[in-house]
Amino acid sequence: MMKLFKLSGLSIILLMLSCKNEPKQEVVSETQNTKPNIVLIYLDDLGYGDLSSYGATAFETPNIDKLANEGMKFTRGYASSATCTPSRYAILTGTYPWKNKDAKILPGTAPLIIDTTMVTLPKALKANGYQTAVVGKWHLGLGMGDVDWNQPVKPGPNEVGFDYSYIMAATQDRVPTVYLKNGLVENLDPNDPILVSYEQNFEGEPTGTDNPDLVYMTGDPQHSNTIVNGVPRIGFMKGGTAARWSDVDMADHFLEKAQQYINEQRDKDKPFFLYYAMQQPHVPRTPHPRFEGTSGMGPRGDVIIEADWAVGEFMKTLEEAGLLENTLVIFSSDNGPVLDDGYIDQAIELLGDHKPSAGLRGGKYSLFDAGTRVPFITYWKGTIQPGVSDALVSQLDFAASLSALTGKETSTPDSKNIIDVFLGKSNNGREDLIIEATSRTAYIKGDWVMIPPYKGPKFLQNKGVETGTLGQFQLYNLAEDWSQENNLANSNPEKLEEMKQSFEAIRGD
Ligand code: NG6
Ligand code: CA
Repeated sequence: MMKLFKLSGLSIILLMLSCKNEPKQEVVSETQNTKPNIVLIYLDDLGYGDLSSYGATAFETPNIDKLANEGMKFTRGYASSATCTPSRYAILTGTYPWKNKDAKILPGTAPLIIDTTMVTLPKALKANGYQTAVVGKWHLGLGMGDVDWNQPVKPGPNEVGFDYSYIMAATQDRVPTVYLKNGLVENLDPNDPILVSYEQNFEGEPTGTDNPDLVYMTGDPQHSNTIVNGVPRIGFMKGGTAARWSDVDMADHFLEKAQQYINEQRDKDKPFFLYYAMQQPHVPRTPHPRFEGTSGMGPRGDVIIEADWAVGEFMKTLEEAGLLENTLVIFSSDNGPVLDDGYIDQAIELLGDHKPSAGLRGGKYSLFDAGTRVPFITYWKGTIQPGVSDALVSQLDFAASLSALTGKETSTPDSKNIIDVFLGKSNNGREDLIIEATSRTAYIKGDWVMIPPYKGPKFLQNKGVETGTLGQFQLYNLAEDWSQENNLANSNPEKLEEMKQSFEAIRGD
């Protein structure tokens, strides 16, 4: 009986005709069959302008463009934050990240910041009958503090709703530089235990600071601790030699794990949810040699080409498994672009006229639009009609929308069910949204954005990014002012007041 769930709609109808005596069971079969698989492909630091389908002309991203051109391309899709951890927290919990003081960029040793009793997107999908998996970057903390990397590391993804996890703990530039499968470090040799610290080096271990001759990619002072594969990292690590990842193979490695998962699931009875969290184009940008030089823009461009290739390969796997018409694919990024994020890799020098933010103001870390407005695509062959939508949509809404699509809608504090918008059936997106950047928040309502005054720098010198902080209220009309040049706070006090009040009503402070 269970096998029938994978049959086509036609087979199910035939089956129903031939088994008239068991109506109840057949209804269940049909419902199961209509539940799509869901894949969330999530890039790291990919800017709004970093795809040819979003205006890039310096290079081509044909595979991701195919999703954009044959699916819904959103022009006002937002990550919840201008950095990684809070954006990912928002996706998985349906909760604004500024409500959790720990939802900020985490070291590799941070404890898990999602309470294991919390409702999460993968848990909601599991309750609706799904198998769930995460492959790629995690960066939401692991364990309960003081992790022993030589033992099962818990709690982690498997304790917040993922049946299968194959992850890197934090970021590619942070230790530990190892993969964990279902909480266990891959290729761990008990005779070469892993030690990790973010406070001090282990005696005799080379670092970027002390041994610049061992480094092939120079880092800033923060990225000058333990050297792995010639790349100095944030944090110190000793041991685990056999378990250390190969940076240039990371894209292939995660792709292989994602493909393996699809091929294992294809003949199973349950639909699946795969969160495929790629590492590109976050630093250190380490394209596989076969992608070196492909963009003419140095490693940052090359890894975007590499990521596009991986998306193409992944989509081929879905197609070959016969799942394309039964899988909703969502593509987005966790925050906006940055050129210099701690390593000297010619991202600025070789940029040419490419505009990673498509002329939006700011970038990663910024409250200006480029910090959180990101490529945002939904693709479902045969179900989503190709189109472009300017509806306001947020990654925060995946929890309510995807659970509603697949059965019981889950209730989380801030996620809204806008599944019809994601499926291109409606243009009624969110009315408003709070965005976050390094613990500061701003408010978007319709075409308007209001940024409250904050203390602190206007410009991050080392990143070349405007923070969005100006020390006074800012009000912009994004429909008329793409790059946020005209602050209307003084000329439109009524709108400013309205925005302040709505913002405070949500923030509750
Ligand atoms: C910062 C790192 C940066 C990057 C970021 C996390 C500096 C000096 N260093 O602390 O290189 O790793 O954390 O990026 O800014 S994120 O996309 O995971 O949020
Ligand atoms: Ca990121």
